[in-house]
Amino acid sequence: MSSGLAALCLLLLHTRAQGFGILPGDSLNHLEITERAILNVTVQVCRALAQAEGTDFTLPAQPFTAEAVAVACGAPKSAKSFRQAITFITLRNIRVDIRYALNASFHFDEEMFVQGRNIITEGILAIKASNKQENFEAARQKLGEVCHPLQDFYSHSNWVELGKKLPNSNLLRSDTSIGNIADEGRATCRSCDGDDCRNNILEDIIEGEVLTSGYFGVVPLVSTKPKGKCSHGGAVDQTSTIDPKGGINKDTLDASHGYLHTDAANLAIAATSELLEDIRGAAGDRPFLQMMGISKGSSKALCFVIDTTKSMSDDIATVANVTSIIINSEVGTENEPALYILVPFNDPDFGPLIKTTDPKVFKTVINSLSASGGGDEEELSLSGLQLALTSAPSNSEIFLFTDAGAKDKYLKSTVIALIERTQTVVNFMISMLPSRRRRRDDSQQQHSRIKESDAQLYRDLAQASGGQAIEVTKSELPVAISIITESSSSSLVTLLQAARSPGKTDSFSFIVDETVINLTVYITGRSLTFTLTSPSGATQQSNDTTGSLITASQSVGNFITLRLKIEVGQWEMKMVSNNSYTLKVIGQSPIDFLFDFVEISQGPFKGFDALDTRPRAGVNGSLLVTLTGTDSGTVTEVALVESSGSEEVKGVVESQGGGNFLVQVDRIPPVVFVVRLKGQVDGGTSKASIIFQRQSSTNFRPSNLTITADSNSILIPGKPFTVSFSVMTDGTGGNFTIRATNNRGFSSVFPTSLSVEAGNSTNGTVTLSAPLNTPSGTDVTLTIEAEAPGGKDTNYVVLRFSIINTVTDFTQPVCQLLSLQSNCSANCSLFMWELSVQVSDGVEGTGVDRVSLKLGNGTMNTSLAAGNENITLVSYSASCCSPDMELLVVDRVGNVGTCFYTLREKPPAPFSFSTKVTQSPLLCLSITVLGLLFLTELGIQ
Ligand SMILES: *[C@@H]1O[C@H](CO)[C@@H](O)[C@H](O)[C@H]1NC(C)=O
Ligand SMILES: *[C@@H]1O[C@H](CO)[C@@H](O)[C@H](O)[C@H]1NC(C)=O
Ligand SMILES: *[C@@H]1O[C@H](CO)[C@@H](O)[C@H](O)[C@H]1NC(C)=O
Ligand SMILES: *[C@@H]1O[C@H](CO)[C@@H](O)[C@H](O)[C@H]1NC(C)=O
Ligand SMILES: *[C@@H]1O[C@H](CO)[C@@H](O)[C@H](O)[C@H]1NC(C)=O
Ligand SMILES: [Ca+2]
Ligand SMILES: [Ca+2]
Ligand SMILES: [Ca+2]
Repeated sequence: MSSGLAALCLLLLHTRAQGFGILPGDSLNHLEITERAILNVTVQVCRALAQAEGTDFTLPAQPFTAEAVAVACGAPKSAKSFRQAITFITLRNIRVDIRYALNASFHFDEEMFVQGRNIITEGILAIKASNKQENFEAARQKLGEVCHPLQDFYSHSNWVELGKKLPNSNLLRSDTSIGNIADEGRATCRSCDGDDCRNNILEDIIEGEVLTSGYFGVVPLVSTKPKGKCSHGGAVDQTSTIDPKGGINKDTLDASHGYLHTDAANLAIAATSELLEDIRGAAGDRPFLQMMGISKGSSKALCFVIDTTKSMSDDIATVANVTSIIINSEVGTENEPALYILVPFNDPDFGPLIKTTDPKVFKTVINSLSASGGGDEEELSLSGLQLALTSAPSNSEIFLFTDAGAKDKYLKSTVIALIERTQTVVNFMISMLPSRRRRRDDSQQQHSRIKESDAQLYRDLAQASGGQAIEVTKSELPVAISIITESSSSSLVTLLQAARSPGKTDSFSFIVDETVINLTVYITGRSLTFTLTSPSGATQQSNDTTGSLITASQSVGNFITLRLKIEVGQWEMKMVSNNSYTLKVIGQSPIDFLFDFVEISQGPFKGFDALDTRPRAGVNGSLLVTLTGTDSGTVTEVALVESSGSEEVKGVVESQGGGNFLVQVDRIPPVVFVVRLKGQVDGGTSKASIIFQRQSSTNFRPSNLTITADSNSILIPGKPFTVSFSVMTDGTGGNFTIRATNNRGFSSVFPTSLSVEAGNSTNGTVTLSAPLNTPSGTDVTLTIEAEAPGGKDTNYVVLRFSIINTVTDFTQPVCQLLSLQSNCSANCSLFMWELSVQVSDGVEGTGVDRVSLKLGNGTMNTSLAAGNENITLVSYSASCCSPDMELLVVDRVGNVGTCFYTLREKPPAPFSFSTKVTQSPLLCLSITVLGLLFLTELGIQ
């Protein structure tokens, strides 16, 4: 975004939100529209999967909630990641209003129908390609961006006024007609006034089914509205004060055409559902659910970053051994990871990243790791970590294994930026190096630790993320690995996380609620003692092995684990040590919270945009908080607590509905802080309500710098891609150091320093180039950092871009019926029918990628035609009691077609001819088979 536009958008933040509203109320807003569609389609997918897999499915009660849908999908542990996906998608949707308020194409204003559809169809290609590469984060980002114009179409155009009852399916495809769009010179509206604006669209426009949409402008007396055209309308739209006056938008119930708001919003939900169905068709049901954050088992990723240099040979064998045991014990249980990620690093190489959902594949990969090379002692650990941080889902836990310091220390601030942005927990397993000299009489192998400064770097990163830096001997490694990884897959919540560096005597408190089980304390540090006090006043000291508060304890290297007795209430932990230490209290509980820092705009129309940067130090700020694991819970307090002290800033909490809460604080602490939340859930009949407390693992750094950049674009391999950014400071100006790093090793060009004056912003650009052979659907994470003179303050912006090769295939595969045989008669269960179909993608097509059965419970087989790999042969046979079948046919770029065949004379209701024909052009032919039966073939997108 250019700075001019950025300034304009800042201005707009204070004036309006375009499209369906953003804040809760009686009207439906983008957030609710998107969430309803996602919940609706996810339910359909889970029901279909249950049917296909022969498992039970119970439809959740209306209105659907993320919690209830996750349970219905047989994935209660995914409730949190499902919630997170929904929030992420909706925030990206809302961002379009804040960042591109004046770009008519993003809102289907000003008759920008072709441009608006291009945004949608290009976005759909990117979503499908990203899903194919399992880059679900990138897919979600694009999905949010695409939903916005799609939903606005129904509010800003006259589709509803034309009497349409179904969404305009042609907005999802680029090879069809959107409709009869009004000519540039054609008048579409007459002036209207206040309450009497129902009939301001000209009769010939309505009767001729001509599409139009409103003009919009914020600058008084300057209108770009051509003569006779409709306006958007509303207090902010200045074009609506110029003839023809009034507007046609249906954004809210009190908008110009507010009487049609509900119809428009319902169509927007249906259209979003249709978009999601198209994406589902291309992806397949399981990958679609993964995009939504729903998976069987724990929904978490198990993510390893492993040093594979020669010195690590023993350790690698240990890691392989221990993780095999852990993975085996988790397969098929609710703790089974949804995703396995492995990043090897060496010197001078690192990667490639291996990502799989198959535990067998992961074990094979880990077992086949071999240790070699590495040259000098230091290795590229941070490069490996950076790759893992940009590829693992947000809120993951990463385990890094090494016995050496980082050679790429310059990545420290980038790694911290990525930790903050993804709220990922990073644990370091640092094994001691075998000593070069070994005394003959010593049966114990000698070990030497890595350099103190190297260890400190890992401790700093662990602490920033709320993880542990565990230092152990090679013989202690197996125990350490099993303690720390076995806990990673269950639904752990953080009750307390604190660190003191340098160490000092300090007391910490945490609250245990009724929902918490497996209460565990992790401590890292050396020569420390502690005293634990339970809510009822019982105490136990660290040297006391007979007390009743600690039910089990284990100590390896600098790492102590305590299992505590469960007692509800406030606990105290007094730590005594002069050495630095970390303390973390975790438990298993379904109740947790998610949050993002957001930027809130004041003025008549409020809106919020998720920050991709550090929040600004010392000034007011906002968070969007979502409670998970409860439909009835409320947030009672949110505080930003200084990490190295006890000062805290409490926010004002305002419910947004649907488990979302907007929290506004007067002042973002000027130092590193964590987010602590208190809440309350109904304890059920007869029981008192449950008071709970949770804390972020991640430590956040504020900044006095503001850095902005825009990510709503797609990279094309081989073409230079420019990202504009700007840097601003409240503090002293000077020469700021700029670093731009990306996780794919793409070449990039950027200024290494920028001169920034206090109070002003300076622009720069980063030009990235993806190599020609980069596959479509690859994503790249670009981190742009700005460091103030003297290095005291840094800020960053983390951006993710999708890479898409130019697509020329816009048509779905087609089916051709080869034969259909049936001898069905009265008693259908005694007879079978069968058909064979050939599926092809045309000479210009990318080819058939997938054929699956969408409807019908017969047996389907597919094979490639002999001598022609572009043709897929499908044979199907089913009982005569199951007279309908529908194939889902998908080509390599994700164009989805369906082919419906039936033995009935009339197709069943959902496929009835009249319904579908209004949605898209159909190929429909009826053939008499055996003189008795009719066959209808519908090629529906
Ligand atoms: C729910 O999604 C289905 C497709 O999965 C769609 O046919 C239906 O219209 C949607 N319901 C609503 C209320 O939009
Ligand atoms: C793992 O290590 C244990 C103990 O060292 C050993 O008994 C076992 O055979 C190893 N398992 C594998 C799969 O290597
Ligand atoms: C507590 O954790 C252990 C080990 O992770 C597990 O075996 C046990 O089932 C858990 N207890 C409960 C009550 O879930
Ligand atoms: C633990 O240490 C404290 C002093 O730090 C001492 O007073 C106490 O007797 C010790 N208790 C045990 C059980 O050793
Ligand atoms: C931000 O500016 C204030 C006042 O100039 C200063 O005290 C503070 O240290 C700065 N914060 C950072 C993170 O540099
Ligand atoms: Ca090494
Ligand atoms: Ca090395
Ligand atoms: Ca095709």
